[in-house]
Amino acid sequence: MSDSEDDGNAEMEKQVKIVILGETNVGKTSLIKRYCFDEFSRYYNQTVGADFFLRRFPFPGRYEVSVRISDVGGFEFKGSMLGNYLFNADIIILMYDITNLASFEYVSVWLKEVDKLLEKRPMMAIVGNKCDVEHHRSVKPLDVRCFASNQKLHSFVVSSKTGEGVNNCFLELIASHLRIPLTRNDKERQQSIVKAEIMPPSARVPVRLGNNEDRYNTSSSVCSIQ
Ligand SMILES: Nc1nc2c(ncn2[C@@H]2O[C@H](COP(=O)(O)OP(=O)(O)OP(=O)(O)O)[C@@H](O)[C@H]2O)c(=O)[nH]1
Ligand SMILES: [Mg+2]
Repeated sequence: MSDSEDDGNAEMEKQVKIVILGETNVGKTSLIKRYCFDEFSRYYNQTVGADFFLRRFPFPGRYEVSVRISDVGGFEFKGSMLGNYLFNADIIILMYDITNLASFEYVSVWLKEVDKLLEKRPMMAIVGNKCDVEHHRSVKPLDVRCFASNQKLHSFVVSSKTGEGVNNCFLELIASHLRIPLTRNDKERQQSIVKAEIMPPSARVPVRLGNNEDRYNTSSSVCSIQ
C-alpha cells in the first residue's frame, strides 16, 4: 500500500484510548458495559487487575472511531501496574458514586496518583454514577462543580443502570478530544431511551393529600425510575 493510501485510511479511522479509574463498586465496569453492549447487571463482579473493551462507531458523518477503554479495578490503586494502564491515555475518567461520599472524596486521591505517574495530564473528566437513585444522593452537586472547576475537569452525571447520560458523556469527551464540534442533532441522536420499571398495580404507593395525610393508592400502575 502506498503512503498516500495509508494516510487516507488513517484519516478515516480515529483511535481514542480512555482509562476509567475510581473506588471499587462505583460502577466502572457497569458504565463500560452499558456503553459498549447496552447491558446492565445488578450483581457485583469485582474487576481484578484491569479489563479492556473496544467500541467502534461512525462519528456522526465524519470518521470511524475506535474507542479502547481500560477498566481498572478499584483495588489497583497504588498497584504497580497503574502506570502501564495509564500509558498513552487520551482521556481519563475519574468516577464516583453519587450515593457514596467517600467515593467522591477518593477522586482527589486518584487524581494525585495520576499526577504522580504522568508528566502531563490528558483530557480528564469526573463522572458521578447511579443518578437513578438520586434520592440516596450524599455527594453535593456544588462540591463536585467546585472540584471540577478547580481541577479543570469535564463533569457528567450518569446512570449505568438506566443508561441516562452515558452515550452523551462519551460522545462529548471523544468529540472534544478529536476537536469536532457537535451539533444539537449529533447529541440528540446519541441520547438513549431511559428504561423505567413498571411497578405492579398492587404496589402500595403513598399519595400526598392536602391535609398532611398520606393515603395509599392501590389502583393504578406507576412508572418508577429506580
Ligand atoms: N443503582 C445503580 N447501581 C449500579 C449502577 N452502576 C452500577 N451499579 C451497581 O453497583 C455495583 C458495582 O458495579 P461495578 O460496575 O461492578 O463496579 P466497579 O466500579 O467496576 O467495581 P470494581 O471492579 O471493584 O472496581 C453492582 O452491583 C452494579 O449493579 C447504577 O447506575 N445504578
Ligand atoms: Mg469493575
